[in-house]
Amino acid sequence: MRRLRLLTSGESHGPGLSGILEGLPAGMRVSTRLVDRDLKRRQHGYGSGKRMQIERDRVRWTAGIRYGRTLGSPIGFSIDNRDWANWTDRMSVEPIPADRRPKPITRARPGHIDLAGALKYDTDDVRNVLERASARSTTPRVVAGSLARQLLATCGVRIWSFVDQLGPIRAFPDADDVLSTIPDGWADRDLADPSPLRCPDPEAERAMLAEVDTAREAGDSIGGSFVVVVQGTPIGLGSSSEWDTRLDGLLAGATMAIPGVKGVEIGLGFGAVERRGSAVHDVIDADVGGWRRQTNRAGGIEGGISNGEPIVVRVAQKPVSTLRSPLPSLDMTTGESGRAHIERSDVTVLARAAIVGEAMVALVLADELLMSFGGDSMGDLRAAVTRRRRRTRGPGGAP
Ligand code: EPS
Repeated sequence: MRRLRLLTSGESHGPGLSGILEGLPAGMRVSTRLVDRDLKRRQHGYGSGKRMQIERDRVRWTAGIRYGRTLGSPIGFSIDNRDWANWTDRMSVEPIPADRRPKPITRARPGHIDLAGALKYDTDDVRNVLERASARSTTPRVVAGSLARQLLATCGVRIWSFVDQLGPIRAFPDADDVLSTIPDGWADRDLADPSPLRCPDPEAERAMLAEVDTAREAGDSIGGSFVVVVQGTPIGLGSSSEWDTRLDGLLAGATMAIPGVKGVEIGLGFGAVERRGSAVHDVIDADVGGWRRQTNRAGGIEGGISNGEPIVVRVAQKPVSTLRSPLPSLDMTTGESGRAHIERSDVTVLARAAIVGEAMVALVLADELLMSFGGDSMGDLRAAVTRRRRRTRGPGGAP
């Protein structure tokens, strides 16, 4: 990020997680209720293990906010790990005698950080590296992303997400433009959030739930993909002037950095490969109003900048790497073959990852909003965004 800076810390079973977000303008109203709501949304999702029944994630602000508004100084925050109470020996901050320490983890799980991480950090206990690589590390990102989302909302930008595939089951299999097939009202959190897998196609969701159960019974795990949608983006966020300022590249990098993610598409993505240009590019249509398009196969980004259409990012997540029926592995200290370590885990984290996806997209867009429109205060920012919206309204159309 170029104007915002985010630093997070925290192990999965340590005392807690924390973060510092720097660069938000002064005077932004902060709703703690909305941040806690996003934290709760991240905890929800079919396929989660027992840990989610222990945690009740809530943000605690430590800096940067006064009387409910940002000061323009770094925002500090923390979230407690309730499970820490059960891990004070295994994750003790202070040294403890060797005879009271639990056995080190030495059989690396294929697909997890375990083997390469233990070699990199020169440790014979995989716990030293797996704790930070855990999906729990996404919690502070959701807090920062929720603040970014609140900033974007003041400029009319909305972000939401849904799961479109789990294992082999794909919602809306034949849709060219998946957004046009989503039922009305789905983008309202009240409808989407109670859905166990965040999937707007009820028939597909039923099949997905059964697939999660089958994977669980087999001691296995399952991945899938989710879509993050952004509506109301001003035209011109990002830049094509340099490779590291392109909005598509920034969004791909940020969402690829979610644990377990192996692929990202913008708009048609890999679907554009098999088509000719005339069946890919979105016709600019005066009848639709403003500078609108007949279709949105570009996913709201052309030439590395936002074009005013909804931004559509599809993210592929591999199956969780802890398997209850573990794959073959080696003991890293004795070299003996055996089975990989089993750690309490989830069958899938897909629905939770979608909320992290929203947060990552929000952070990138808030950063680019501030890069384009700047401002030390909310008044400065809003005035600049309004000027841009007026200028880019288009022929007789909505912004
Ligand atoms: C995770 C394993 C599970 C998940 C965890 C990520 O935790 P535990 O080992 O305590 O059962 O629930 O995710 C979270 C705690 C979270 O907040 O997302 C892993 O191995 O990555």
